This record gives sequence, C-alpha cells and structure tokens, in this order.
Amino acid sequence: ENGYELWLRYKLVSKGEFYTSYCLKNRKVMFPGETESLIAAKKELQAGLSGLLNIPYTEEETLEDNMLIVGTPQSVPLFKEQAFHAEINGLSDEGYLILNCTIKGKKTTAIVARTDIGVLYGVFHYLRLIQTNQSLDKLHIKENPKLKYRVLNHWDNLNGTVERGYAGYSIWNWERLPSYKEQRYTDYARANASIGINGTVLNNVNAQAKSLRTDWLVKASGLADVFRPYGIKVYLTAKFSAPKEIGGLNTADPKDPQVRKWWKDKVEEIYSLIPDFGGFLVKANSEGQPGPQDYGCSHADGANMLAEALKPYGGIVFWRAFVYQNERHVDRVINGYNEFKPLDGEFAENVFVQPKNGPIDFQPREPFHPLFGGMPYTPLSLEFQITQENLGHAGHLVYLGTLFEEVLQSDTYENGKGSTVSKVLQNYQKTHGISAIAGVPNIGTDLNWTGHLFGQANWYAFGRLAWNPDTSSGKIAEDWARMTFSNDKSVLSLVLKIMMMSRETYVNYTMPLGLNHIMNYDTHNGPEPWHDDPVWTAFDYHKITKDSIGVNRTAKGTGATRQYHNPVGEMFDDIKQCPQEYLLWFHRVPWNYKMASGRNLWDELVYHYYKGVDEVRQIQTIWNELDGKIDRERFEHVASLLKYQEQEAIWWRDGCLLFFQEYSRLPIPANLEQPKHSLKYYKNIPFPHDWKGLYK
Ligand code: BDP
Repeated sequence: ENGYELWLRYKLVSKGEFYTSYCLKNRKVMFPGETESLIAAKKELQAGLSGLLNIPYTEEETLEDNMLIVGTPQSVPLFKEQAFHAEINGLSDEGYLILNCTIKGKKTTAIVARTDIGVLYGVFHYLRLIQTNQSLDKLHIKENPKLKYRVLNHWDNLNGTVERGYAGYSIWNWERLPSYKEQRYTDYARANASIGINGTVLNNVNAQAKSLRTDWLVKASGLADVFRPYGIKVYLTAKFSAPKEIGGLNTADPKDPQVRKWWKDKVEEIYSLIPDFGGFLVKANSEGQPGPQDYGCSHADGANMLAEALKPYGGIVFWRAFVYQNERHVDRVINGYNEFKPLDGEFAENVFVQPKNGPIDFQPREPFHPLFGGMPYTPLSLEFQITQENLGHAGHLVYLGTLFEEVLQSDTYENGKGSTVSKVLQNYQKTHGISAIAGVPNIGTDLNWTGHLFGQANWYAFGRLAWNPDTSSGKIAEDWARMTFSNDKSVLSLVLKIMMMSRETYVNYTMPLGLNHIMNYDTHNGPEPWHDDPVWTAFDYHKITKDSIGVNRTAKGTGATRQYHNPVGEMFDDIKQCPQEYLLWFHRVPWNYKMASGRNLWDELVYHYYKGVDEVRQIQTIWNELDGKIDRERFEHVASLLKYQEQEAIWWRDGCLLFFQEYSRLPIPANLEQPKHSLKYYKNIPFPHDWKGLYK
C-alpha cells in the first residue's frame, strides 16, 4: 500500500461480529436520481460497499426487507410519507439523517437529506460506520455542520511549486487545464467531501495578479467543474494591486471609482465562467503584499470594496489578519489585535476577518489569538496550518488534531465562562449570520499526498473539526486510524498512543515552556535561536541574557496579556498562575526561578528537551511493535522517517541547549547523554536547502 487511497481504502472488513449484518443490510440498495452529486454519491457507495463487504452492489426499485434507501424527498418520494419527514425539513442545506426505519412494513435503513450534497455526506458517514466497525442497528444519526464555510487555503503557486509545501509539487496541472482533468482532482474532491470540506482556495496568499486573468480563470473553471458534484466551491486569492498589474489602471486605490468598477467587472467575468465561485482570500499589507493602507485606507475599506463586487452573486471575502510590520520592533504579538480590533463592526456582512490560530505564526504552541473574543461584531474565520511548516515539515510524525482541539477549546471568556474559540467561530453571540474555518493543507504530488503518511491524519482532522469544532481529537484519531490501518485493537492502541503524544513530544524537543520562533530563518525547520540579523532576529523572541530568558508581555511589559478578557488576561499576566506551557511566551524568567516541579528553570528546560528526544525513541519502540501487524510498505515508510525524526530531535535539543548554556552557564547534568558536538558545529550545519526555491 502506498497511501494514495487515504482513509478511503475500502478494504474487506474482517469477518467479525458485524459482517453478516453488514451484508444483510446492504444486499439491496434503492438509490434513484441522476444529478451529478447523487451519481457521485452512488459511485462512492458502490465502491465502498463492494470493497468493504465483497458483495455485488445491487440496485432495486421495489421496496424489500433490509433495504438501504438513499436520497432526498425529491428523489425518493416515499420519504415524504414517513414520520421522520419533519426531521428532514429541520436539516440544514448540508445535513443528513441516517436511520433504521420501517417503511410500508419493511425494515430498512435510510440515508436521507434535503439536498443532494447532504446525501453525499450521509453516504460517506454511512461508509465510515462500516469502515470503523460500528453496528448498523438502532441508527438514528442526525448531522448538520456547525460551521458554514469549511475551506482549504492552498499556498500553491502558478508555476507548480507550493509555498511551505513538503509533499512534492502542486496537484493543479495548470498547463493541461481546463481540458485534461486528472483522476487526482476527483480523488481530492472525494477525500474532502468525505470530511465535509466545501471550499478550496486554489492559489497562494502571496498572490500573483495573473491568476485573475481570463486565461487563468478558464483553467480554474476546469477544476470547479470537477469539484462541483462534491459540494466544493473554488475560491481565488486576490492581489490588491491587480487593477494596476493586469487591469491597465494606474492605481488600486479603493476610493477610486475606476478601481471599484474594475473589480465589479472582474467578478462578473469570474461568475460567467464559474457560476458557483466562492469568493476571494486576501493577504493585504502583510509581508510586502499590497493593500488598502498603501492608499491611506483601512483593511475594512479594502475588504468592503471586494465584498460589494461579490455580494450580488453570494460570494464572500476572507480578509487575513496576519499583519505585523507596524509594531514589529515593539512586539509582533500585539500587532494583529491592535490593527483589527478598532475595525470591529466596520466590515461588510459578507467579509470574514481571518486570524491565524495564534498571534505569532503557526508555532508549535501558541496561546489563542486574542481577536477571538475580541471582535464580536465581525464574522471571524480561523486559519490553521495543516502543512507542518514549523512542526518538522513532512519528516516528523506530529498529529495536529490535539493542537487544533487545544485552540478551539480555549476559553476566551468573551461572555463569561464557556465562550470558547469554537463557540466564537460558531457565532454564539448571533451578531452576524455566517461562520467559517480555514486550513492551509499539506497536499502535494507525492504518491501518498502528504509526504508523511501520518500527515494524512492532519488533513482528516482539520475536516472533521471544520464540520464540528467540538469533536474530540482522540475520537478523530481513532476513526482515522481505524480507516487507515485496522480495527484490530492491538494495532489501534499502539497507533493512537503515538498520535496522541506526538505533538507534545515535538514541543518538548523544539520549543518547550512557551519558547517560540527560534527555528531556522529560511526553512523554518531545525534550531536557530542564535539567528541575529537586522531583518529578523530570534533574540526578539527569547530575549536571552545571562540572568533570564523569555519576553515580558505582561501589563508591565508589552501589554499582550491585556488583549485577553479576564480572567484569562490576569491568569497569563501572573507568573504564578500562567500555565507552564506559556511561561516564556508571557514572562521573562530568571534561570534560577523555581518551577512547580521543584526544578529551577534551567533544569526544567533541560528536562523537557531530553524528554522530547526520549519520547521520539519511545514512539519508535511502539511503532516497531506494529511490525507484521500492518503492511510492509507503510510500516517501513514510517519506521525510516522516525529514525530521521530522532536525528532531528537530537539536533534541536543539543543545538538549543548548548546555545542557551552560553548564557545560563549552568550544566547539563552528567547523567544525561551529552551533546556529541560543539555549539559551533550546530551553528555551521548547512540547513537543508530550500530545494524548490519556494520561499522567495
Ligand atoms: C509565514 C510563512 C510564509 C507565509 C506567511 C503567511 O512562512 O511563507 O506567506 O506565513 O501566512 O508563516 O502569509
């Protein structure tokens, strides 16, 4: 197995407790309807059932006992007469029911929705029940997505490279689009639909204006055609200077009527080619991208101009809040909030402001972004990074479900206890009508899509959490592991143990106790806490001296803690109450500070770095127990990457501790494995070269 089939492998289930009942209940299927989405659903059901059960897929039009009936009240008029009809009407546009019911005296199972796309989602869920070895008796499942827009943000460049992509090249073959539609596009759509993702931004936030040129739009329309039956809308990034770059105007000033007209005409053209176009994602006045501030206008002015053009067609704008140039040398952490908070309520109703999950930049651990809870009158979309830019690229096994859950379940206290980030995203205050979440995927042309096989779990987890941000990361990991490896308990317990510890392990050997942004300047992998040049210095992030380490972001320092509601702000502000995992994020702490464990800060840091490496070794041992229990190809793929991960973990541990030691002048206890090389050696390791020239 090479991993291409992702979690949709549909391998024959074991002939265990449910096999007979599975076969009985799926021998005959009633599934009328010829729309594109129903056909897609039917194909999936057919492939799924025949693979999982090894029985022929047989459709019948007459009702029989033990039948599986699939459709909407339009495609299956029988549903209109059933007691559950009222429940169908209560479903959202994408919701579904899966239930056992007696229809005209026959015992049946029904997958029902109001819409065709709801049926497709229901089919995927139904197959998942079999894939994960669940009973098909006493079913009464009702699902509605909790967030409306569940979108991937590809950072794919038009030349085929992927910014911060570690799984090969972009899967969009622009050269051959729109005519040639690779099978991979359909498989991508299937995978996304199976976890409820309903939108995809095709291109990089560091945008090229030409993606909005007619010839490129025609290409994008080819992808939209493949994705449509799967309920996935295409979005594009919009470069703010496009009216100048490709529109022949001499300004992109949002106050200029010609500029506004240019965007309106452009949007009209887009909808003529892609009638269900989703909208724009914009990175403006951030890391050198153009934006409304170039013309003395605000983010809201810029976003609202685009929103106005999209509104007649139902399109939306995702306006990113990842900005930091204005207060860079004060404290980057406070910049996004300071720039966006005053604009709360000024954005048009079809605009989302989209902060990253934390206030810096996709670090292994960050406190949640204070804009969540800080902009009650603005629809907020949260941006997670699925690609492991700062989490070991595709070389490290790091399950991100736990990171996502940690952020989503963080309590903002916006409206008292229980105002979690998840609730904020769900618009619990009801001050606006839309909700969204975004993830920067880890998908590329590698055979297994994500480089590391376990990277697939992160794509999967993002989708499941986008559908329901309150799902537990453990449950998601279990579903993924069952579908990806096996329902065998002895396999599952090992795989889950690894997954659930893996992110904390990564934090331990890279940036424990709230450390952050000490990675290599270019590649963002490997340690470089010593990086120091005027453009970017790691010293801004750790402020190390011979006495202490960490950044004072309390009310007496840069004031970042004041951007949170109390009691969160007070908790972060008080070194005694501040959770240990955020200690050096918010506080400047002396080396001899007594930690809760009784160790001083230096020893605690040493303890975490060593623990991280030990844990990678434990993960290797656990993985080795799977030898012979899963297929050779995937076993060896992961085993060899774990060896690589161990080397990298040692590199991080020794590089960081030797550097910190230059300041603390405290020893690494003699009973611990001592660094094999000098700090000079680590400083001179040539960083793996950016082989695709992606970052420039
Ligand atoms: C940084 C990435 C950079 C992105 C930027 C962004 O290193 O490649 O362009 O974020 O999100 O983390 O815009």
